[in-house]
Amino acid sequence: MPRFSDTSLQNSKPAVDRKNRIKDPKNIMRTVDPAALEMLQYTKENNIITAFDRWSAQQPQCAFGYQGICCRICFAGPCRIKAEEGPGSMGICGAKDYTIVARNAIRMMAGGASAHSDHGREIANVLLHMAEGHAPDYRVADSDKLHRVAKRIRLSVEGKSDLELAKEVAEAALADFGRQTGEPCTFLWSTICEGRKGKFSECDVVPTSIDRAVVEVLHRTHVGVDADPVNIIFGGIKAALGDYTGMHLSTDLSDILFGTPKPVLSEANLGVIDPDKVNIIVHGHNPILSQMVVDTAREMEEEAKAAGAKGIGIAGICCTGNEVLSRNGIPIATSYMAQELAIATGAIDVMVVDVQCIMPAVRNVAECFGTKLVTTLPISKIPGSYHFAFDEAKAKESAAGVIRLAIETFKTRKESGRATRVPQFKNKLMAGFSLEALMDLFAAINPDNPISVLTDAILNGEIAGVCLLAGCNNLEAVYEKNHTEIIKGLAQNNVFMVGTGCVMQAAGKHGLLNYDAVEKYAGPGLKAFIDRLYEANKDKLPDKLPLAFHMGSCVDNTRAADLWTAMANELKVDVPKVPFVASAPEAMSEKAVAIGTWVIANGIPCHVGAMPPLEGSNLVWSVVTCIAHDVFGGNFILETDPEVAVKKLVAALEYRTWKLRIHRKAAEVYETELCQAF
Ligand code: XCC
Ligand code: SF4
Repeated sequence: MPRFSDTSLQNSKPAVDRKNRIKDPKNIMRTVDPAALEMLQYTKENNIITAFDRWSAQQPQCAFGYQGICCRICFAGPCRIKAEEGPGSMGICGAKDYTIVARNAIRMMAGGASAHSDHGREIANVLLHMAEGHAPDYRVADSDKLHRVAKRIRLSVEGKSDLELAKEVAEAALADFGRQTGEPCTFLWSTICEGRKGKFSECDVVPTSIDRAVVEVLHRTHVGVDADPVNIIFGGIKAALGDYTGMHLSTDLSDILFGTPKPVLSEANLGVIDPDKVNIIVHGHNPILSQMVVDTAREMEEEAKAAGAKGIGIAGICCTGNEVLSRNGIPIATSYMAQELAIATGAIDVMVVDVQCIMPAVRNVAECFGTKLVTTLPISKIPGSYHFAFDEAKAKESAAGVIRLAIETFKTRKESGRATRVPQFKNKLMAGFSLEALMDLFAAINPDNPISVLTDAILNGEIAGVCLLAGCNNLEAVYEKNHTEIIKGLAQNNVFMVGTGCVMQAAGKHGLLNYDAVEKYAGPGLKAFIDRLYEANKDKLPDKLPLAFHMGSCVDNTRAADLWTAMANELKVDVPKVPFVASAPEAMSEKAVAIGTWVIANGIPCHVGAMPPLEGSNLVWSVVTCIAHDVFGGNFILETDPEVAVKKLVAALEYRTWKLRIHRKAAEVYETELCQAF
């Protein structure tokens, strides 16, 4: 019985307690990325302040905030829980630790749901305006996907043109934001399995509209409304399922507009920057602009060459980078925590940003190095930067404006004769594994039932299960150390890995998204499985397959949810029985909190490797780490030690596989339905 082979793993507490968690806080060289280390040495010598210095300056961080027991919801506060008993054990209004921790947590979920789904709303609007003829530079890039999505959400497709259908799909997506009646959100209900529909209805956590679910969180957490931590958390789960809805429609509609990713080769880390090119960094999240920049740059190569450049070099940071990597093979410069370090190379002419994860500090560094920082969207401006209002009606023109600014800046850079320093580190990678691309690989082995290739490999013990890797960077962990160690550890244990976001950028930078990594780190079962997939797909793949499969940006995490749903349907069980886990080794953002919450509500254990502000309430802690498992079948595994985290994740997978095999045996022997009880 694998779950009980190591009883210490049953303890929901992390291996290292709060007081001993942060090691060496005054050392700013907190990374295992050689390019970042080289740049940090340089910024240190030149008194350029970066996130690494600011993190160090913030230590020790406020213990009340860190544990989630500081309340600022009304300005009778701030209130902090200072004692176990007596008046200091509550806020002025009488809110206890569990109310305060739960309220803070679900406000983070609502923040994440807002960010993801507002991004989705933008894409839906572009699709609608394109279909109505008001956004002429966009088109339906993937008509098959448009038809698949339309059928899935039960639109009739007969006799309709792509544009007519695109309009209806966009309208259905937009309806998910503001429905006033009681039906569930379409992009949630059309993508989950029957078991989850029953569970979500039974627990009353089904969002009928994304906006409403977010507003409800803000309402119930207003001073003097909801004080019951479990009720509060269930409200948060509803918003998190709104987050799922917004993410799913965002991915669907992005694929329709820009194409569904296919395996593509590229490179990652600062070494991808060539100082002799006009260099543009696309940073943020929304592909609406970055995709236009990529397409338009191709047409402007000659202009760049006329200015004395070798060409136009585009590289990505954060998830905008993941979007254009997945669809166009645009290289990754670096991930969230090193965004300032990319500018400090001195070789970036323009950094163009849209929304989310853009540190305001990039502007200061940009000023030191003559880099032009360009903001593009009305809700995301940074003092001192250039604002080029992005106009979807003239998308190409908007993109061309940004590229022209980069060409001008390149000229000034070259004329000034300023030195650049680009650390010579980069690694080859393969990305572009949309669910469709992954299913294609499986279909080469079993065209009639592709997903069974994966589930059979688990049932016969070749691989241990699947892990979704997601999330950010957080200097509580050493930058990219948790990411890389967890990937290597899971590989050794034969776990098949898919991933998104900054963790996949770390994987790419550290050479974990190519075949060399399979040879170095994969256990024998995982290696055999990846080799078998490659052999069957040889003639259509650009290279051998990687150790982990890059599924896209953070908004694309629902691609992984579709994978576990397909596995659940194939295995004829509900999701909590599928050998599937998730890990956010260096999570940081509110979006990560929202994702983690819908992951566990879907019945998937989810590891988080940087501590979210929950430790201030034992009650809330036990709800998210234990009771969630009883109710939804998924739970948080809050563990900051990467080695212990790997053990806990593998144990969770082994337990599920073990149980699944027993239930299948029993069902065979007694000729009964597969037992649904947990
Ligand atoms: Fe941002 Fe998406 Fe986190 Fe990276 S992983 S730091 S959210 S860019 Ni999503
Ligand atoms: Fe304090 Fe209550 Fe106001 Fe929070 S809501 S700041 S606990 S009085």
